[in-house]
Amino acid sequence: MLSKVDPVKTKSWQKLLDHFAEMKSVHMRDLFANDQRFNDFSFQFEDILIDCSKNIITEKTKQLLIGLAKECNLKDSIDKMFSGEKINETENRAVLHTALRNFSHDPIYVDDQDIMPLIRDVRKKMRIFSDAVRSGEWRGYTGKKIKNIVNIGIGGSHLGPAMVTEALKFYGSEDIKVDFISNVDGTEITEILKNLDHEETLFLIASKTFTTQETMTNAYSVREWFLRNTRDENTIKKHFIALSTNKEKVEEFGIDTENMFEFWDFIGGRYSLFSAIGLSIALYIGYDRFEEMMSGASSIDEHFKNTDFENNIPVLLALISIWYINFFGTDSEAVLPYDQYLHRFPAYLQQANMESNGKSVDREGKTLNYSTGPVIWGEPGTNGQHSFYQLIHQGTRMIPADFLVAKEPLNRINKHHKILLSNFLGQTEALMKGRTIDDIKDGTPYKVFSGNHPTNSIIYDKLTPNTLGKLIAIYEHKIFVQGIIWNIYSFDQWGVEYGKQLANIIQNEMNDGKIPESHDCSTKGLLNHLMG
Ligand code: G6Q
Repeated sequence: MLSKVDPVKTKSWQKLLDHFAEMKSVHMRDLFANDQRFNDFSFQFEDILIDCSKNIITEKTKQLLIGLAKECNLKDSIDKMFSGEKINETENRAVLHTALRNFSHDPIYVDDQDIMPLIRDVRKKMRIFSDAVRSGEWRGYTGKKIKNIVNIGIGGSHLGPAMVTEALKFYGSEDIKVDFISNVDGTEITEILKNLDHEETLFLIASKTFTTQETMTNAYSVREWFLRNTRDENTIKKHFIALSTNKEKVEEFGIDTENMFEFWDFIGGRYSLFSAIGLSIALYIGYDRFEEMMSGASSIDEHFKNTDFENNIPVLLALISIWYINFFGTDSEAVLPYDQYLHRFPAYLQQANMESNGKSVDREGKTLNYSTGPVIWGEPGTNGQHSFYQLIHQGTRMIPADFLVAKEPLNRINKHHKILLSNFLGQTEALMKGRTIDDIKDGTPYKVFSGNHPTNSIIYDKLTPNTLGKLIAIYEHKIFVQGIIWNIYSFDQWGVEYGKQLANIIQNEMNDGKIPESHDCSTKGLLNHLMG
């Protein structure tokens, strides 16, 4: 069981409150009078440099935050997660996405069963299958090679693979195109199917439960479309694959369990991209590269598990973010990749973070009196600069931001990368320093920039599968650390479950054509309008 420490009642929290009283009027410009700051607050892990010096922190802030993590038993919680304890207590499940990328020979037990052989079997099956499709050994029912992969899934069964296949497009097959159908809005399915030759298309039905309304509706509509073309149920086995934990439902849909890639309830949806849910990735970039991504994530897992908090990247990023959320009172964080390949990274992190830490009840079941997960948002730089950066620079809110960029571009064209890098550096420096009225020739107050806006600069040598795996794991563990300190359960999602129930109830009412009095007058009015 995870310990249940109320962070606000720790000694460190009180000390942080006192420290905040000293720090709230400090400007980073003054902190940078110390030339050692970059050395003191930047961390290199293999090919990734993380500079946290442009934050309103001192060595004392760091030590107090580490004290908070210790008082909240972070180390013990990390060990519990890695060893397979059922730390997702509200669902009575272990949390073992780290086991998916574990290549050691050590066993990991869940309910007295070593789960590593299960994981290895699925890895092997994914390798064989993706090799067969990519080489053309696996063909459609008319003998044509597979040219289109369509992943049908939503939430955790969509956002990870969608983000990664975009991020690693540079390494993707030129002969295979990947599409995603997630929305139940018939427009998405219509637009995607329009351009597909059913004889060359493989559909991956990605659903942990195989009961999610949107995914199953899309899957059945695609199946109908496919059978309208082939008029033969036997053709399904060459074109439909299931990625799921639910054998029964997969069979009910008509997919042979031989064509099912399994995962388990100890893998949370939003943490599942390294499981069978990542099959679209393996098909697109090849299984070896998929494993390179896993090994990147695995190296961060080892770092997270074994490094003291002083130098532990996910821990420090989590603590700095807590400093702003709980002491400065910030409520959002921006993720700003200066890397077009990472254009879906903010959307992916939005789910990972907000579904995990968007909680307001603690591990004792008590309503919280402090803030938890922030709103996560962002767009690639430099596009954001011509849009919402104005508010970050001169608005009334403090919005801590992570800036990400590659040292070496994957596509070098003229001076583009130098321009991208100079924008990255120009923005982070301006956000830190600001511009005072004395710096402005005509003395107009509208041109004043307060500065003191915190940023982390994350610079990787080059965007490779391995690097991407590291970035993913850094953020996953950052989320974990925050959940532990906030004393919440990060691995359930009752909000999502509730949404699933509500939609089903109203759908039944719409089918019956009767609107119960129990609805509020707005919902009744809208239902009448829609059904009239
Ligand atoms: C993720 C959530 C949620 C889930 C989707 C899809 O952690 O649980 O986003 O992934 O609701 O669920 P299925 O994979 O079961 O269709």
